[in-house]
Amino acid sequence: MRCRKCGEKAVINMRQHRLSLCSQHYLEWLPNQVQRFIEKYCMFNLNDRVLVAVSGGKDSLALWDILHRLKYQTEGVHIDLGIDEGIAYSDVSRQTAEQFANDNNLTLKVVNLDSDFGETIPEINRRTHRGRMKPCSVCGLVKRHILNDFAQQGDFDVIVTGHNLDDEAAILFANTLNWSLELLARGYPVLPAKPGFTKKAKPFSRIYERESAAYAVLREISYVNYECPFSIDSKQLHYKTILNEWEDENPGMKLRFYLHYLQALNKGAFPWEQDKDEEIASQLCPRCGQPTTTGGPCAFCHLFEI
Ligand code: Q46
Ligand code: ZN
Ligand code: ZN
Repeated sequence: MRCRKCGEKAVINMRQHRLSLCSQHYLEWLPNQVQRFIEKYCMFNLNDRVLVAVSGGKDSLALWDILHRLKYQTEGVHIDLGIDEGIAYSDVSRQTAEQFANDNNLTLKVVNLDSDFGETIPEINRRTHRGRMKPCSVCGLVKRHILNDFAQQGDFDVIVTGHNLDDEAAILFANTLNWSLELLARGYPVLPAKPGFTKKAKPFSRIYERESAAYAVLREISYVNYECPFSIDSKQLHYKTILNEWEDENPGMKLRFYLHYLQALNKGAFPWEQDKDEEIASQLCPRCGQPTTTGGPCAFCHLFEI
């Protein structure tokens, strides 16, 4: 297998693009792809302050590395969730994110749930759901709130996350199976800013997980290579397995599934209920000041009052 550009030994063969590349050309090709997607969807520009949500996994670290190489103004934020189910997941994730930031002279802030809010994710889950449910819905709510709050306080222009194509295709698959029209209407790789909410973007959403992993390995980025213990057996992993089997038989199928969905979105296939958004933005949480639907405490503040 030879590099299409220089004929040297290739390190990656991307069947979906019918493209094999050597290490040097792959490390140029991937940032180029990301840059094109950022521009196509007007995600942000070189004057914007970009807040990178850094988990310590390969995607967020590879994304941060690429944005830094592309000369964007980035800062990172890591949320220490306090998940320690036998493998010290959160400790290792935080240390890995900190190490990457130190090695590359980048600014990383850490929000620690335990010390800043008095409870870890498993503790909140045990208190609110008596541990009967997996903590993912609580965790998702907490992460969204903290990221937005951090971005608003710090006057960032955009929050970026490392969601890759495999993540997006699995979410799209689940939303299609359930005909969740409201979620399908919001599946854009970039969500504009609204009063009280910072713009959000996913620059990796057409990058395969395998491509992001290859980038991290070739750049010698050390990342946490195991999943959160609560993600084991999740539905999303199951959908990823199904999509991977289809992808094996039809290279490029996942990318087409996602890109054709974006085309349908752009043609207005899933109308967005703007009125609902305006209704949400008109009421503010009396505790934290973030927009909410109820006029009382927002879902995040309510969690700590139950
Ligand atoms: S939501 Fe659930 Fe993740 Fe939170 S509890 Fe772990 S698996 S980290 S993306
Ligand atoms: Zn080459
Ligand atoms: Zn609140």
